[in-house]
Amino acid sequence: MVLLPDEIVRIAQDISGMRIRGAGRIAKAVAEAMLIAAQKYQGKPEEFKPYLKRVAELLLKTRPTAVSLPNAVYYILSRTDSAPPNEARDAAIKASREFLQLVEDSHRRVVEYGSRLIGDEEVIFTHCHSKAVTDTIIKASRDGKKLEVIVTETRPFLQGRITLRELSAAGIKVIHIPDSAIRVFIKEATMAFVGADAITSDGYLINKIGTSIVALAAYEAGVPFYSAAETIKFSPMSLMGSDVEIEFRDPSEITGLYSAKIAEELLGLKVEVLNPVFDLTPPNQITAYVTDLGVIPPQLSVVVVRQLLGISGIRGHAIIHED
Ligand code: RI2
Repeated sequence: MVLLPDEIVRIAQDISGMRIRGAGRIAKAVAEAMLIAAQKYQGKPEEFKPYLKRVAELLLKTRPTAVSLPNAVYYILSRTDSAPPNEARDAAIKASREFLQLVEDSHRRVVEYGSRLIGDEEVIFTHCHSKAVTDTIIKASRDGKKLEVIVTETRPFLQGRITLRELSAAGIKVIHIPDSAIRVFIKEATMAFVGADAITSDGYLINKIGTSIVALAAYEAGVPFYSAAETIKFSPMSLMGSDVEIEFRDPSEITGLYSAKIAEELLGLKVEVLNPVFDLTPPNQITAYVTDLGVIPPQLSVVVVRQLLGISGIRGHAIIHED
């Protein structure tokens, strides 16, 4: 059996260890890994497809929630699988490059549409770190809009600090708050804008834990709530009734935030520490998704999934873009 290149194993470890994170970045890293795996392959042509499937399986196991990950894998696998054995490697290389281009193009469009949505003066409430959101805010600010951003800490992994750093470096005023202050500060905002890890065909948003609290508070306060969601984040499997799995990470991410003494005390008490990292926001609390196809109401998610992603291929859940 042909061994998988070290680089692929490293990328997989970086994704599961959150050194590579964010749904868009994860999709890109996965397509890059498949590309490297194909380029480095030196075995027999007829053994290429099973080899690429082993690469795919390794990558699929890294994180379960961000749908852009399986969408990237199946986009490449389905195109490789339909090629004859002696053309499979070239097909994988071509499909990986196409997918990387797709990630880049859709990100650029989301940033363009999202920045148009932002008014001349806004106080934007955000949660966690989404590259689609920060790049959109930075573009709107460069376009001359007067913006202030309120960002949560986003416990336990504290991705809020990445948002804080990126926006401050771009000269945007940022206010940093604890997650427990969401309802207090949402009233100061003119819009809420978060990222997306997965969107179901019935319009539910799966995003960083705490997002549903932001949405609920925004709904109560009458603040519009948007999510930046490239179409590669929509879940074709949800159309067939599959739930998106919510990832539970190691409890040490939570206990690690305490002093050693408190952590020891907690562990001594043998309490169960649970660390779910995503939650579900219902479509009625979402004003719109900012996608690469434009700004769409959550009720149109089914159209995005059905018409643009389509369903076919390996194990019935590859995505196919009809050009
Ligand atoms: P972009 C992140 O998850 C956040 O939940 C964020 O909203 C989402 O990915 C999308 O990020 P994590 O990887 O693709 O930090 O917009 O668990 O960067």
